[in-house]
Amino acid sequence: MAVRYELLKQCKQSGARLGRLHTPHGVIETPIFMPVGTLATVKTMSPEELKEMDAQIILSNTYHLFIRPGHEIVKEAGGLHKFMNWDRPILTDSGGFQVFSLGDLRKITEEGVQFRSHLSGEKLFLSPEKAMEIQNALGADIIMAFDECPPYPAEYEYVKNSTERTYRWLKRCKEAHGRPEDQALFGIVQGGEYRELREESARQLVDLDLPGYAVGGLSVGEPHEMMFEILGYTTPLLPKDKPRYLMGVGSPEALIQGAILGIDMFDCVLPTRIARNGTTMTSEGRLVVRNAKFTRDFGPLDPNCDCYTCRNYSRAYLRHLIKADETFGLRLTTYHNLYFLLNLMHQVRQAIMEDRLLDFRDEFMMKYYGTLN
Ligand code: PRF
Ligand code: ZN
Repeated sequence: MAVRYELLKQCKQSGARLGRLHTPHGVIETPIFMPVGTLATVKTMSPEELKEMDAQIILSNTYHLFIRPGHEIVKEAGGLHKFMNWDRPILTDSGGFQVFSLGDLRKITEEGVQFRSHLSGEKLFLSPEKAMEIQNALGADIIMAFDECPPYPAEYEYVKNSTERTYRWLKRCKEAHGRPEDQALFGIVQGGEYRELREESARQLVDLDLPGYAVGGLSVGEPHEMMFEILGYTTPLLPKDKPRYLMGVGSPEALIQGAILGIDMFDCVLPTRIARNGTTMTSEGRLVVRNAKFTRDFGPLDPNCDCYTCRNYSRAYLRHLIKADETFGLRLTTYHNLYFLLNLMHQVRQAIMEDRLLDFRDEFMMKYYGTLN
């Protein structure tokens, strides 16, 4: 078995799960946030810095590495871990979601998806079999099924057809997977905003007895409450002894609420993306460091943070670097934002351990958002 989930305990107050995910590259404490390294690098961060902030697992992307430099090159280098000098666990997304984000550039058939490279315009094709071939070559510890993430909103008939096709694609992924002994294939629940489609999708996936399950198709423009409502009836259908991964979700509120609803893993480009335009997450909410009011603010970004950035640099200095487009500024804000979310998940795990995650949520929400919901 490539991964094994160990449920350590559930929070008596919220039901959230504290666990461990054993992988070929080490053990992950869950619930966990996974920094995104789309192109085999977490933008601006070195592996040493990621380890220093205690990142336990990172995510990378099939679509991007297929287009550049090509999965054969990565395989020739000895696999993705060796290629990027990261010896901790890696998860690769299947490319489905990225291809569907291309809009007009793609065409879906039963066989797969034809699309044009966003770089060269070249015609390319991804299918369940191809997504497995690429992910087997990259060699991540956890690999994702090739799915379609329908837009929101979408007609019932469209989502029904799409979700059924995603299930047929999953069976083809399972069949084509060449390394089940050291790479865990996760299935992805789809079904859009429709409860019966979500439930049907979850039941079908569970029947395939996969090493882990993701909830996809959320955080695609639907209201927050709808996402939590869908999670509320979806996660109870998933097996307790397998990890659950909520794809592409990373706001502090969603991480805490997702954990409460039984999610173990999260990823999102949010902390790294907003960092690069000078927006930071602090214990008292979002702070836009470019703002003129920080011109003479020589205090730390977040007085309650003990990351490298906050221990050594001022808001005024960060503002100056970001405004001047200096690379070092991007690194410092990225470091802090990732540290903030990894630390948040550490606090979530501690709160689960002590059966007080609902209290923690309320305290955090009041400080970060200034409201309980
Ligand atoms: N499917 C895949 N990757 C994803 C998603 C999905 O539905 C999402 C949805 N938020 C993010 N990343 N394969
Ligand atoms: Zn900090």
